[in-house]
Amino acid sequence: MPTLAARPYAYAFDPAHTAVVLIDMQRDFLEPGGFGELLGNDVRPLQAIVPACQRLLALARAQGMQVLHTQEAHDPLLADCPPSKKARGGLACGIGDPGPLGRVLVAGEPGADFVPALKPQPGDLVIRKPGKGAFHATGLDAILHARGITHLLIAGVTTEVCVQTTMREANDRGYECLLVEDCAASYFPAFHAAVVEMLVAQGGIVGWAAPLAALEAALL
Ligand code: C5J
Repeated sequence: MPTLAARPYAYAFDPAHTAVVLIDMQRDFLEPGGFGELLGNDVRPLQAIVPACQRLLALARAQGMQVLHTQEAHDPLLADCPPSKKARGGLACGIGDPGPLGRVLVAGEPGADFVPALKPQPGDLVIRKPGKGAFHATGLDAILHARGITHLLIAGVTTEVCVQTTMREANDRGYECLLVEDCAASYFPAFHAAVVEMLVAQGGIVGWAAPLAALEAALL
């Protein structure tokens, strides 16, 4: 069984029972004019991980691991968007409003789509989610169980919001989770670093973390 050097200790996984979960690599978070920038953020730290994520997906597909993309987006009527989420931040152009990338965070709009370099490929799974965690109000747990997935390699954006929430939800459900730390990013690099420490503290209370190179070393 492949074993990689990780924190807080070595992580062993069977690629046949492992999924790479790439969180919310969407134009709304990574591109100017999207939801992330409308919130006042500099999107460049998120754009910087795209090449590493491409390597991660290529490795996963070559090793026969399931690739799963999540997409934070709401239905056009916003029936799945709690009023509290829409109101948060008091944005002049917020969720559901017409913006530079179409209606903000609405499924089917240009901004909700994945960045061109990381579009889902045949065989990948896509989970649309209305919340920050990928298990909330989705069929993700059932989908993973049906495929015999026990281990998750987690990446994407943003580390302290959707990535961290999803990893905590997954850990509580019994999945063995590893954050591929240089394939995840935050608008606030200090938050990214802090989250990595939180996840692996106390003997890996939420799971493991390792750089992509450690995964490549274990598999190639
Ligand atoms: C946020 C996310 N930050 N994907 N979403 O609103 O982390």
